[in-house]
Amino acid sequence: MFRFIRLPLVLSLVVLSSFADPKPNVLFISIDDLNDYISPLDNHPGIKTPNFDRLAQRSVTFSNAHCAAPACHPSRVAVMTGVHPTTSGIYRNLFGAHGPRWRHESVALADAVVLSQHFRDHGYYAAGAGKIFHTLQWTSGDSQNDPTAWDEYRGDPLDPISPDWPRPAITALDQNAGFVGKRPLRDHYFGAAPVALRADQGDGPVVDWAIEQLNESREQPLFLGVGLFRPHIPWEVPQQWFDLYPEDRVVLPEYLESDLDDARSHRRERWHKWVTDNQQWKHLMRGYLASISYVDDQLGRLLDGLDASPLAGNTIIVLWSDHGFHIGEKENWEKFALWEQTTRTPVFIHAPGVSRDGERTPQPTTTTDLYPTLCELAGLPIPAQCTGTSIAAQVRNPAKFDDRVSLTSFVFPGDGTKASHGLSDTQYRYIQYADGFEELYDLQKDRNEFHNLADDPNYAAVKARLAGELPRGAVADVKIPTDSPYHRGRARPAAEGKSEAVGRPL
Ligand SMILES: [Ca+2]
Ligand SMILES: [Ca+2]
Repeated sequence: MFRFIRLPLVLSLVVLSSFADPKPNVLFISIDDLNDYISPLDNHPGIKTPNFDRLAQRSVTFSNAHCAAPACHPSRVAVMTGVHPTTSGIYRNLFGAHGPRWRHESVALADAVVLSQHFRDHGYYAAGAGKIFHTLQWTSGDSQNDPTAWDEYRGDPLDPISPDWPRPAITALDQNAGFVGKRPLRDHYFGAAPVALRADQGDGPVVDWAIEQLNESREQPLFLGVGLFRPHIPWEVPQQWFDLYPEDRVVLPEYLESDLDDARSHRRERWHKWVTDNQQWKHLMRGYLASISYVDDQLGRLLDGLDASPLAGNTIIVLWSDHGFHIGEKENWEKFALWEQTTRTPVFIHAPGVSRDGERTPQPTTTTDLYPTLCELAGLPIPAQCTGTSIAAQVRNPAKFDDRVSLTSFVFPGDGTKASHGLSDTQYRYIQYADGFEELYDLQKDRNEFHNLADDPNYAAVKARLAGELPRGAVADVKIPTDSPYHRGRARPAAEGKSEAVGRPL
């Protein structure tokens, strides 16, 4: 009798409250090429990222999050569609697009619903700014954004960042002057220098525009995508950020001379040779750190803007980067590898009244998990296209991690269309390359991935267990669909370098 009366009452309260509670807004922040040097993660010596600390205090830190692919385009398409490269076949950067050519690059993505569109389909107003899908500062109009997935986008959605970034006077100089050998990339894009930015230049106006959106009066809940471009190269930010890092106090990453002897070549050793031949390592590290502090400041402005807006208190915040980054670790620069230094990416999630803010979780996760997670946190259905698994349970309880592994996949130059894969559990990192070469690292004992244990019989069981987690039936690398209406061919400015063919990772 008691239960008979009580059940309908509870149900009706649930129904009433779901009507009474407005849907949470979503602040979706994407940062380009940001690695784990920030203070809430590895805390690189001397780094100054107070606003990432502030975000960590008001969210759950996913300290074991990994990109789906270690390059901008495939990583971002995977986040925005929830479809992993092993299903879509998009593993690499593919240039020469003007629009969502990825729908034609991958048959699996032809009808995929973009994350922002999914929120629109469920009553949200979707606004976006900056680099969310792939584009570069120096490839104007080469963008894979889908303008139809947003109600509103700042500026030209198919050229969202290139008009914002000026170049310093250094571009007038011969980039090889005074240096041994030839600088990687042209026009100092692989370089660091102070640049004067007006208030309407750089990532600043993207944040200004986002803050305006947060203060716009609307009936609908807001999905706001904010894509910040630094610390992507070139490391050109105002002098004040360089001043935080006097070059004589810059600390280089821990480094082992013989490190690559037991690891597969990433084919970028020549970049590292140019750096060391010319004593540029500390200078470039300084530029990367300065660029991180610049973007940290933009994050702080955005959080201030949210807190001062009518949406404060009812907004989910998710921040992610498209992959990690090397500053000479393993003689590598940038990304395009499968070591943890490349694949580990900052992920922070705050959900009002739900997240255990200030805590961190070792839950292995891949950024394709973000789409279903946001659906669950906002009470939206999860589209069938999603290949990831929600981590909302770890947002609620960071200590309750499960035994899933992360998965990052990439097709290296020279491997044809066959993918290589890297995965992490809470202790180990295992990589299996397309040619069968294996690497295994115990990250609790060897944070720097110096010592490959793949041939150590003591680790045979660990290796077998992790190899058992490799994807089965990973699809082959896709080709550029030159008949796509979004294909515009080789429209890349000379600045990008003749040696980098279209379709090669950059
Ligand atoms: Ca990137
Ligand atoms: Ca090694």
